[in-house]
Amino acid sequence: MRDAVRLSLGEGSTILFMVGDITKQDTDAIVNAANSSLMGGGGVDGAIHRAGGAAILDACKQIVAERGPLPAGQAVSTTGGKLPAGFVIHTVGPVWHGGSQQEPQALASCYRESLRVADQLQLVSVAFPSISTGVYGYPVTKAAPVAVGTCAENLPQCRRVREVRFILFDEQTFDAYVGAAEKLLHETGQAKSRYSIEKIQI
Ligand code: AR6
Repeated sequence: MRDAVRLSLGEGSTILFMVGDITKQDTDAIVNAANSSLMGGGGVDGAIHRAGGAAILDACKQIVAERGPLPAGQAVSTTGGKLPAGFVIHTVGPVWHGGSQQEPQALASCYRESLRVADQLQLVSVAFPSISTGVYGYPVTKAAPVAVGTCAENLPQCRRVREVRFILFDEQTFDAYVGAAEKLLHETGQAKSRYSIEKIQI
């Protein structure tokens, strides 16, 4: 059993926050914080390719051969290979340059586009890592409200996707995301009275 936090958005849409390893998740898809080459790398990208096996890289090569490198903010899907999740949705987060180069817009686009791809695949549950807050240097306290706010806005509009899980690698990242969820709940107040947040064991 693990401590987790659940943000309910009403009408069956939920966002779950927990510390963990995304490669172990049994959601319908997991999202990869990739780079534009889609050829793998370090961090969560390296972990996903290692755990999922060569089928993921083969599919990435085919995508790049067809459409070229993937720009920041866009998302594509491949098989999940040997992962418990059936699909990997690869998205490219922005590199942090201080915040004046449209980084929040690009980061929001990663979450929006990944949800759109998942919905097109008719998936119900999707796990996200904390995109851009590792190698790409996006401060986690700035990234968390963008990530949570974008998912809270777009998840209820999905036709099929009902559950987003944020799988955060360490306690500090988890705290930043839960803090962003609590702030969102507080700020939306009356307007979104159907929102609620609770601690659960999973
Ligand atoms: N499960 C969940 N989260 C993880 C895992 C895991 N197994 N491993 C790391 N994290 P990063 P970025 C967390 O650097 O900043 C790669 O080389 C990590 O602690 O993986 O978007 C790509 O190829 C951090 O909180 O992604 C790109 O070149 C978060 O995942 C570049 O890094 C994101 O850290 C992308 O950088």
